[in-house]
Amino acid sequence: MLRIDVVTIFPVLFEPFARESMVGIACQRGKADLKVHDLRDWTSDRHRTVDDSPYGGGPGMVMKPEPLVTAIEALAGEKGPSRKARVILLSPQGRRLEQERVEQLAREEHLVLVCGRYEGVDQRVIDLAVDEEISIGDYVLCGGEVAAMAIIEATTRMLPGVLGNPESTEWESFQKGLLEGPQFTRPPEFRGQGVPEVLLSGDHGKVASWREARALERTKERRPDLIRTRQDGEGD
Ligand code: JF5
Repeated sequence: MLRIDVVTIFPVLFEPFARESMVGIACQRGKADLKVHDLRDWTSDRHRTVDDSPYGGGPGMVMKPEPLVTAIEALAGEKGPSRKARVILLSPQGRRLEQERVEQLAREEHLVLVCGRYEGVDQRVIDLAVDEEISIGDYVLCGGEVAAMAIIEATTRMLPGVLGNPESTEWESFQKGLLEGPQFTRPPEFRGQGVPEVLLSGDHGKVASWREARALERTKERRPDLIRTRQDGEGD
């Protein structure tokens, strides 16, 4: 069971996501437990303030430390070796997320995902309460919520018994580091376009080697970096 807590100022954004998606199925099946928390629940002023202007001046607002650190410590305990949870801040300053890290995160018992907004969070929150910053890519969002959903979806689908079809994750690990080749379903002809003969042949061996060849070809063309990075030089 992977426990995930999210801290956000927009908890409603997660409602349909938690209810309708594969993530909802993972929770129903008892494989994951997703809880979304409103950061403002940890404010103590009348206006439930979560941000303030930056010291030194400049545009925009910064997330103030008190509500965030209170929330994180309530959910994860104090930072240090006895903390059981992994506290992750989604931010463009983080290390770029890749599938290997996703698989490690899926094996954690408890993740606390902290969604930043505005121009960023007070550095002391990161130093005192966050274990790791993760980016989902080199672009800037308005807040960490969409990035948190990406992590939730990527990790929960790796949990045993979530995808229902274990071969699809096995296939993935067999093909690890390669892009998927082209896929086809019925009808056999669509707007004058057919389907590669081999896929209709019923020869599973031929189908498998055709798929491998197409996956490799596509990867070389679109993501040559993946080929150079691939461990143990399988394929070529
Ligand atoms: C965020 C302040 C966090 O923009 C991102 C992001 C991009 N890649 N991964 C995460 O996070 C939202 C915006 C402003 C802190």
